[in-house]
Amino acid sequence: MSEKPLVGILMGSDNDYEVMVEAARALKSFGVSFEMTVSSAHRTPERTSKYVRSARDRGIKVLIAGAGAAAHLAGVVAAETILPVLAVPIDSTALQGLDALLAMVQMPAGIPVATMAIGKAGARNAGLFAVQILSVSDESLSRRLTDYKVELIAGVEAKAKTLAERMVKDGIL
Ligand code: RP5
Repeated sequence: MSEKPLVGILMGSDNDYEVMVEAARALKSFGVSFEMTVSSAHRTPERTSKYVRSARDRGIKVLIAGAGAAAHLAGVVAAETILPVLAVPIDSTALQGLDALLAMVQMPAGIPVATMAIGKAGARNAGLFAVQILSVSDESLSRRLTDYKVELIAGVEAKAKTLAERMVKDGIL
């Protein structure tokens, strides 16, 4: 995307990409410009700090941080900025993301982080949540979100119709 990015996506490792790309896909589907890079709270604290401190001046409005294990990335990011920070716990260890979820969601009072679900659903929701935040001051994004909800409803109604037809075919109804 050539426009100035409005959303910054960070992930603790390139191994988190398969999950975090869902956030990027959600943003792309709404035409929201973003940037995405790897930065670790533990392995590259300076890189993380530098990125976050420059984000607001570069026009970033929302930050998304995905990490697994003892996932401190979102909290460290939130400590350095007044931008809203969305956290995605990644299932990259033997504890399947529960470790990251607890690390992200249990922020101390004063430094909020909006923690999503573990894994791909959480990453997609982080992207959608960022769109919702931006839509507060963007009427065209609000309209697109309304259309998106209408599409969701139509999708479920179509599935309910298919299910009813299947039950008739199977002799259940
Ligand atoms: C975290 O540790 C990363 O976010 C990743 O989910 C996990 C393991 O990282 P790698 O050892 O796979 O690079 O910092």
